[in-house]
Amino acid sequence: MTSLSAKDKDTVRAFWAKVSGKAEDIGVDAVSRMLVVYPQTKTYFSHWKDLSPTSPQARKHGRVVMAGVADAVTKIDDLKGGLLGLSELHAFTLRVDPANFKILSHNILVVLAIMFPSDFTPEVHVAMDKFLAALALALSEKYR
Ligand code: HNI
Repeated sequence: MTSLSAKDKDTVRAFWAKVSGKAEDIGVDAVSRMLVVYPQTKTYFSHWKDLSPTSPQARKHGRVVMAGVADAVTKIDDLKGGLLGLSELHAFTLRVDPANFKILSHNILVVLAIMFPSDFTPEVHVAMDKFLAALALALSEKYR
């Protein structure tokens, strides 16, 4: 994986500052799309009352995930160290297959492109793609 340059990090921070007010909407749409487009991801949420993408639990999970992404932006210089606890939770307690981190990252990118078409320049696209890949890698850290 290509690591984030100082310029990429600045781009991520600046873009995030612009869009973070909409974090909840981004997360809700990204999680909803993940459940619809990649239905294998539903296995982790079988304890929800309602697995439809518009359910209150799906919405809540969208908020929770984006709070995690917001936290990761503040830890962009040490994602592995900063996200160890969250990695441990996903690896040992939730047992989420790390392949799913890439799937959610993809859905987040798609939603960012839809919601912020003029801000989502190729430069922002590549910086956010690298950031989400680094985040997925950091979340996978405790798996081995
Ligand atoms: Ni994830 C809980 C962050 C990807 C399944 N997840 C959390 C929590 C955060 C979080 C924060 C709440 C932790 C706590 O309670 O202390 N998850 C993230 C982030 C990503 C991610 C930042 C990637 C960008 N999680 C995924 C993926 C799946 C997933 C891809 C499965 C497809 N996560 C879960 C499940 C929970 C969870 C399951 C428990 C919540 C619940 O409702 O059961």
